[in-house]
Amino acid sequence: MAWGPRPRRRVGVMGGTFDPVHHGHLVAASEALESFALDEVIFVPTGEQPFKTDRDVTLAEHRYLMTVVATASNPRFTVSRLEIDRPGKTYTIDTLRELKAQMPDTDLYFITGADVLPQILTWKDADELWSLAHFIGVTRPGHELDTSGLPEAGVSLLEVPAMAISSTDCRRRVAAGKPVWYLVPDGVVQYIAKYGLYRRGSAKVDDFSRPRPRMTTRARDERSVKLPPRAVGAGK
Ligand code: DND
Repeated sequence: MAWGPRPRRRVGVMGGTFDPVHHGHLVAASEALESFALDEVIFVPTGEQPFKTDRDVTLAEHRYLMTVVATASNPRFTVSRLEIDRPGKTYTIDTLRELKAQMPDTDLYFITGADVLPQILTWKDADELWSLAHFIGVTRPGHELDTSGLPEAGVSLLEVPAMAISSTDCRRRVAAGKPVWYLVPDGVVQYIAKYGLYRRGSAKVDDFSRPRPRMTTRARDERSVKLPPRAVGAGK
């Protein structure tokens, strides 16, 4: 039997603010995994984002944990603390350099949506990004896939099932008291409720160790169904 060189691993990197992570992110990662025969996709929640200065971004630890919850059921999805544990601003170039140093025999594929693709040219050390990873630009409803100025060999385009979901819309819906069921994974819905994220007046949640008190099922039933006193007290 001939012993050839071990095939290089192919690892996807899905960088994002994930505030919150939603099914659009998960479908993009899953489609890239399948189409590019990737061994795994590492989700990398951002630390301090250089371009998101217009609003308070939710604590990194919350965004990280929501991403862990959202990806837990897929054995080929993992979540990295690389950016949230790195002090200072988050730059993709630093992350790719670090991942390359940790996994020298791996080809990296950075997955990004159509909206982000044209911005890559403005990223820190943009010229060097292409030597560290191949970029996969996925389609996103409402955004043109524009590759002008990007090196042809460095970027592939991928049509993915249209998911007209955005984190901005999810945050607005929660703030307005609307549901986000089926836009984000069930566990993320519950996480958002548990810690009271995105509600008006709680844009910057500063203590993730203390969930906000929840109404118990019984209290909710008593309020909405008006059970007779005996029935309320009955049961286990
Ligand atoms: P976003 O804040 O856009 O993440 O950040 C994307 C990445 O850009 C992060 O890794 C940042 O570190 C990096 N970045 C930004 C700015 C400067 C630099 C780097 C630098 O190095 O100088 P979101 O959570 O909003 O979205 C995550 C990804 O998912 C994005 O690529 C977005 O386009 C994509 N996406 C969708 N794709 C398909 N269908 C949908 C999507 N919603 C989001 N519905």
